[in-house]
Amino acid sequence: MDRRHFLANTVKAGVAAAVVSPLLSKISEAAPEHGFTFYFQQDSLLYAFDALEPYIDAQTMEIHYGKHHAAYVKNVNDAISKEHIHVTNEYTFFAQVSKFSPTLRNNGGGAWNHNFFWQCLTPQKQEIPQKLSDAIVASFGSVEAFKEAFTKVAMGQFGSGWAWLVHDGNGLKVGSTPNQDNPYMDDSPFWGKPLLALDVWEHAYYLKYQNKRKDYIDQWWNIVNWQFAADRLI
Ligand code: MN3
Repeated sequence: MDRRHFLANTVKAGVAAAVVSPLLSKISEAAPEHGFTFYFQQDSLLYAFDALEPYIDAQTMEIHYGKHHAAYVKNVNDAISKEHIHVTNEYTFFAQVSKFSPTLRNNGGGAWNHNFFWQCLTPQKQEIPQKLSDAIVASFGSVEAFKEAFTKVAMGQFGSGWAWLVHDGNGLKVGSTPNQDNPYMDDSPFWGKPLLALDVWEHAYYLKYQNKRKDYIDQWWNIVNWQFAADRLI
C-alpha cells in the first residue's frame, strides 16, 4: 500500500472508529511499513490533577496518569509494532486477546481501562440520573444495596485489579477482574458493557490511603461521574 492510500484508509478508519466510541484510540501513522493497524492513545484528562482533591490527591493523579497510564500506552503500542499484530480497534483487540502475549494483554488492558476510568471521575458532585437509578434499583433493589455489592467485589479482588459495573444485556451486574483484565476480554469470566470502573491497584490510592482500600472506595463515591455511566446505559 502506498502512502497516499495508507493515509486515506487511516482517515476512513479513524472516522468509523470515532463513531463506535469516543474512548477509541486513534489510528496512528507511526508504522506505515506495517500497513493498517490500530494503536492505543492516552486520552486527555478532562480536569486538573488536583481537581479530585481531597478524595484523590494531585500527586497520585500525576503519577497515575503521567507514569503508569502513559507507560501502558507506550508499551502496548511498542508491542503491537514489534509483534506485528493487526487489529482494527480495541474491541477486536480484546476479542482475541487470549491469543496475544502477556505484554499485549496487560498493557492493552492498562491503556484502555485507564482511559475509561478517568471518565468515570468528576470534580462536580452529581446526583444519579433517574434512568440509571431506576436500572440500579431494578437490578440491586436499592442504590445502597448496589454500593454495598460494588464495595464487596472491590474489596474482594485479591491483589491488583478492577471493580466494574456492567450491563450484560439483561441487567446490571458488579464484578471484578484481576491485573489489567476487563469485561471485553474474550476469556474474561465476567462479561458485559462497562458503565463504571474502579481501579483497585495500590498505585491508585496508596499515597493517600496506604493499605486502607475500604476508605478509598468509600470516598470514591463523592467523585463518581454518574452522568457518564447513565449515558452508556442504552
Ligand atoms: Mn491504575
